[in-house]
Amino acid sequence: MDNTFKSGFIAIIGRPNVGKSTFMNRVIGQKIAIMSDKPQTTRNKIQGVWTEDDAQIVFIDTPGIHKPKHKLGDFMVKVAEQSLNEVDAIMFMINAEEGYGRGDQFIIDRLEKVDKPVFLIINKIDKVHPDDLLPLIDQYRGMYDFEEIIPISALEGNNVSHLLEVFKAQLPEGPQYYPEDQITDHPERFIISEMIREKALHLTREEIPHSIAVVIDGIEHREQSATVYIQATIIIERPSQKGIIIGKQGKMLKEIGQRAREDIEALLGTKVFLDLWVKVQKDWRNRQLQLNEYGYRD
Ligand code: GDP
Ligand code: K
Ligand code: MG
Repeated sequence: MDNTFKSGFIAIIGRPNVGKSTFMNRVIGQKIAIMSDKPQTTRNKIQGVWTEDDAQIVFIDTPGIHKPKHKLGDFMVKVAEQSLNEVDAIMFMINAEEGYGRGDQFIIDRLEKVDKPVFLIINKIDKVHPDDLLPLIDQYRGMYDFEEIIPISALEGNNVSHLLEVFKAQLPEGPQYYPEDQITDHPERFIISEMIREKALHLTREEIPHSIAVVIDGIEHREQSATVYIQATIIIERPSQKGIIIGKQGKMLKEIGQRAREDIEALLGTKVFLDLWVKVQKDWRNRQLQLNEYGYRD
């Protein structure tokens, strides 16, 4: 019997909203990267681990690569670029429905500098007619020397297991980096803050999303009541946003808290008491100190 173990790291890159986090969550089978229909939902590098008897793939969900508009944007692009040089293969994901956009050229220019196999993953095929796929494949084939081009639907699962088999065949022999029951290397703290941020993103609109950061002030396991007590602060940029986040008679904040608590309870498998606060921190996205404090560090 052949008992070699294969393992490796694969980075997922692509414009915002193409479905990177959705793919990762489907593969990992549990919600770890937050998802939303707003761009730039994912800010840090998130690892998800997929393990089988004879193989392990560690996926790195990178923040969207795009032209930075502010310091936080700079940080996000840097994280994504660094990831590319640390992995065994790269998944470049595009949205079948949107097709080619200038953002893709920005990414392809960056790919020219890396010496790793790049797989073009055409996602959201559930939204297009099969006849429209071939021209798209031809178009991209002319732009870059992709290892392979694979259409999938991360949402509905089409072709995802085939994709995993292709990756598996590509992996070098290697150790099992993580125990099989571990699905992410990210500290609970970070995942919890992301869950809270996700609810705030879903429930508010337009001007709010990119101005939000969430800081976990404390996590305390209370043995006696079998409850985890979490205190967290939602940071916003302007006083005018405070009213929106808190809502009429605190309704919005309560709703954010309730929804986030349900996700956190599912994650931790225990009862959770979530104590949410709101704080205005003017222009935090452009202040390096604040960025460090909120976890967006080099
Ligand atoms: P990311 O910014 O690349 O991480 O994108 P997300 O995973 O957050 O997904 C952005 C939006 O696209 C969400 O509303 C997803 O539900 C949706 N989405 C992702 N994959 C698919 C897919 O295969 N089909 C369809 N129809 N929608 C998808
Ligand atoms: K997104
Ligand atoms: Mg994402």
